Amino acid sequence: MIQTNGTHAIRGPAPLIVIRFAIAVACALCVTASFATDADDYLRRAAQRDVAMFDALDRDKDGHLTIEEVRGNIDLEARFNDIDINRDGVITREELTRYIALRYGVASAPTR
Ligand SMILES: [Ca+2]
Ligand SMILES: [Ca+2]
Repeated sequence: MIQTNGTHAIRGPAPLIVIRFAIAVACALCVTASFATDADDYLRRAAQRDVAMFDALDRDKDGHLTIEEVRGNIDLEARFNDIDINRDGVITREELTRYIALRYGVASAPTR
């Protein structure tokens, strides 16, 4: 509220509504930052889960996944063709890394 003493404006305390608005904005920023952190954590965990699944299913440890190695794993089998970017019937670690970057927007965790 602005009052005058005849010649100069005297600035009084901020109106309550301005204070409430500032508090609401501050709370919204905190909540947004929290959601962003949660989303980042979720995506990072999803990427780590895919890498761990790749390593577990690569039974002959040749660094590639064939459809036979993936068969029975409902999650990866359903996404096999998406991850097998060049569609040669084999998922390489490079294809998995690229898929993770495209799908989750994060770099895959180094393994081995
Ligand atoms: Ca293999
Ligand atoms: Ca491939």
